[in-house]
Amino acid sequence: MHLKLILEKTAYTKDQLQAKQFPQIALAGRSNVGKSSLINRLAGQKKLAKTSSTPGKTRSINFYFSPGENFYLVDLPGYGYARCSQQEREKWARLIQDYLQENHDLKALILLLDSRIPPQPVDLDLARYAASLKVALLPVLTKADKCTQKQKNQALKRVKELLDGTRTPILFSARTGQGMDDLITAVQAMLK
Ligand SMILES: Nc1nc2c(ncn2[C@@H]2O[C@H](COP(=O)(O)OP(=O)(O)O)[C@@H](O)[C@H]2O)c(=O)[nH]1
Ligand SMILES: [Mg+2]
Repeated sequence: MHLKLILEKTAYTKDQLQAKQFPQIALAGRSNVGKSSLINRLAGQKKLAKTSSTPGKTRSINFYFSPGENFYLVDLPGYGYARCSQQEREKWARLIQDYLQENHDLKALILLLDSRIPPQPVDLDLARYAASLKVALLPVLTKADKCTQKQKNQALKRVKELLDGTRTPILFSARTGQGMDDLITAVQAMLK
């Protein structure tokens, strides 16, 4: 199962964020967590979203339209890159806030977490912020192919404890496609 996705718009500032005619589901996570790889895997296209091993540069919000499901998958800029300046961090936080606040089209936020690393304070801040806005949260644990079964179980347990009250976390691998069908099913459910 794939999700056809078309990059429709890239926004860098608040005034480039307009209301859309269709519901939206946003994707967020620390840079390098595997967000672009997940989008490419979902779409079945290798180069739809740029992937890189040198993180930290994208500061835009990318709107991908799904003509099959009639919604936007919205790629938020990756955060928490260690070498980025305080000023850049603030810019990131502002753009994310501008996007999330009073966005009535937003149905859910998919929070990507590296399955090998415990959720970081910045992840928990974003989760709390989404909760304060009453936006549903779906945790997705990335790079599951790099984990042993024991690590996977630990990651699931940790996320359930830390992000209480969110949807059941999904273990995902862009490399093997693990979790693809679960993710698409969850997206369809959140759009209802
Ligand atoms: N083994 C493995 N590596 C992955 C996976 N997803 C992403 N990566 C690698 O992690 C790095 C960052 O991925 P990218 O998608 O650019 O992350 P982004 O910064 O969150 O968009 C790249 O080197 C990817 O090849 C995965 O599921 N499994
Ligand atoms: Mg990326």
